[in-house]
Amino acid sequence: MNKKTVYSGIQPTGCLTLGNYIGAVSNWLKMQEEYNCIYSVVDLHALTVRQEPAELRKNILSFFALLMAVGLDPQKCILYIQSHVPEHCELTWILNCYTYIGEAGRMTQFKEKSQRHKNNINMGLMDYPVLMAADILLYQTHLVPVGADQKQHLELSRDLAERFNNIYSPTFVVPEPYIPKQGAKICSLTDPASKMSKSDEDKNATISIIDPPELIMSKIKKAVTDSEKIVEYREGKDGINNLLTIFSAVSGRTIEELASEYRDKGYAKFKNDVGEAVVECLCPIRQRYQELIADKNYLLSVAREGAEKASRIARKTLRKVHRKIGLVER
Ligand code: ATP
Ligand code: LTN
Repeated sequence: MNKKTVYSGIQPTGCLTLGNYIGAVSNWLKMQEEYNCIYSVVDLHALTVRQEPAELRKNILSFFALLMAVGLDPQKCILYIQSHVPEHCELTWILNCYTYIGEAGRMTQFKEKSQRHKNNINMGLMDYPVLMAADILLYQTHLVPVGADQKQHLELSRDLAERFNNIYSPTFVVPEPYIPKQGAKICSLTDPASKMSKSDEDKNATISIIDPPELIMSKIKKAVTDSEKIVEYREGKDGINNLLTIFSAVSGRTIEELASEYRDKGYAKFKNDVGEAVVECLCPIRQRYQELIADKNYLLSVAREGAEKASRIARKTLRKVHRKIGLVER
C-alpha cells in the first residue's frame, strides 16, 4: 500500500543506446518489482529540436516497443506516451509561472543545445526542464532513476516543488534523483571523454540495443583505447575504464574482478570478451523487440491503457493545484 512512486522518461530520438540502458532503463527494470513505477516515452520533449514527422511517429512506437522488450511489464508498471496525457502540458503552463527565466537559462543542457541548434533556440528548448518537472510532480514521485546528465534538471524539479509548497501548502512530493553509482555515464566508443549519446552522428560511437551481434563486435573492436597494454581502471584510461564499466554492467561481475582477470591478456582478447558479453545481454532484447514491433495494434492498446491509468493520477494532482492557486472548479 505504502509503496513509493518512481517516475522516469525517455525521448524517442535516435536509437536506444547501451548508455541509456545501463545508465537508466536497467534501473527502471529493477525498480518495477518493488515500487509503483510510471514510465513514459516523452515525445513532447523531443519536439524541442526539429523532428521529421514520419520518423518521429515511427520512433515513438519503436521506443515503446523497446521499453517492453527490455522487460518493462505493463502488468507491473504504467507505460504510456507523454502526449497522450494532456495534463503534462497543463501543469507545465502553471509551473512556468513559478520558474525564473534566469534559472532556466542556467541549465547546462539548454546552453549546450542552444549551441548545437543555433538557428532554432525556441521557447520549448528553454522550457524543457519545466515540462520534465511537470512529468515528475504530476505523479507525486519519490524517486527518479536517470543518468548523471539529468541531475541538474532534477534539482530544478525539486526547487519548483519546494517553491510551490512554500507559497501555498504541501502539494507536491519533493522528488529524489536515483543515479547509479556505476554506469551513470557510459562514454562514446570513439571519444571516451564524452558521453555516449543517442543523437551522435558517428555510428561507431554508440551501440544501439538492437544492433545485430556482428555490428556490436565490430564497434567494440574499433573502440578507442590507449597505447599501453594493461587493462586497469584508473584516471587517464578513459577508453578502458568505459569498456570495463560496460563489461561489468552487462555481466554482473565487478570492475575489480574483471580488471584483475584481464590485466595482462592484451586489448584484443579483452575487447572480444566485452563484445561477447554485450551480445549475450542484448540478444534476447533484440528478439523480443522484433516480435513486438510487428504488432502495432497490441502496442497501441498497451499505450492507451497506460495513458488512462496515468491520466487518472495526473488529474488528481492537477485538481489540487488548481484549487490551491485560486482557479474555479469546472
Ligand atoms: P540525446 O543524445 O538525444 O540527448 P540521450 O542519449 O542523452 O539523448 P535521453 O533520452 O536524453 O538520451 O536520456 C534517457 C536516459 O538515459 C536518461 O536518464 C539519461 O540520463 C540516460 N543516459 C543518456 N545517456 C547516457 C549515458 N551515456 N550513460 C548513462 N546514462 C545515460
Ligand atoms: N530529460 C530526460 C527525459 C525526461 C525525464 C522526465 C526523465 C523527460 N521527463 C521525467 C525523468 C523524469 C532525459 O533523460 N533526457
